[in-house]
Amino acid sequence: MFNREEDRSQPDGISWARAANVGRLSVVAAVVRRLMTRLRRISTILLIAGSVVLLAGPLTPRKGDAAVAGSLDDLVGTKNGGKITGGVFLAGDYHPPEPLKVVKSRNFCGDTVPNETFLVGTNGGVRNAVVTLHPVDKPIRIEAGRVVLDNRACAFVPHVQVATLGSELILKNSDPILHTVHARLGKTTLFNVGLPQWRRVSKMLTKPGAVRIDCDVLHTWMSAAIVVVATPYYFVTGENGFFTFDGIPAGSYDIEVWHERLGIKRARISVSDRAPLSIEMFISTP
Ligand SMILES: [Cu+2]
Repeated sequence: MFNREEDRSQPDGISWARAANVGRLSVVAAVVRRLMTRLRRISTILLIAGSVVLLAGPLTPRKGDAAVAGSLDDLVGTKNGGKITGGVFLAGDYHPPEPLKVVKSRNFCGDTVPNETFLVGTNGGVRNAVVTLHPVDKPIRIEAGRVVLDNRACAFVPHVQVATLGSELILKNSDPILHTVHARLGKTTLFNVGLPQWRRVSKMLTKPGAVRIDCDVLHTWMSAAIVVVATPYYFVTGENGFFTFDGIPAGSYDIEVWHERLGIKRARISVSDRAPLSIEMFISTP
């Protein structure tokens, strides 16, 4: 009862396979793992999509289905849109970066601060990857919001976050020492703000893209990113690299993964509001 289309190579170098099965996610996962092992060897970027497809008729639990992962709701998706779960994983070995050396303000900051630029969990999941969905053929409405970038214990907090286009960015400093927030989009400086502890500054994020942040008072170890997106569908992965989307209208989407060290990867997916989609994206170090 297991159907699998053969791998299909995508123009952007991402190859992916689609697995169709009613409910046997564990079987899908086992096949995905085997494929991953095989494909990882060729050091490429992979996207494996396991789609649970309902062919016809109502879904009713059957005898012997105890091993089926997830609840009935998981299998049929939500009434208001499709569900996508998955993860971003490192293809290849992980060598944790060294802590960052503090070269100034050591009395307050200490000798080193944690290096958050490349964090990978014990399961190979990539933390602080930004996953976004972009509808291929339908308009979307985004709502501007408000995000905060703090300076705390000689680091920008959070290290990576997402803001929708047009959002307000609040800059603040919880440390009793001076920091700056130097924001660049590519090579263009968007703003460069001095930030003593008492000061709060508001900026508008009016251009999409990954805004890189540095601190210009010789705090060479400090960095952060704010990914400004023109989509309401975004997720920042946690320590195990997992992501979840719910209520996604059916249709074609480009799924994009951004990571500050691993770059950008894209693939096209098809979202159904009748069946959840499971995606694992494997990214190699550049
Ligand atoms: Cu600083």
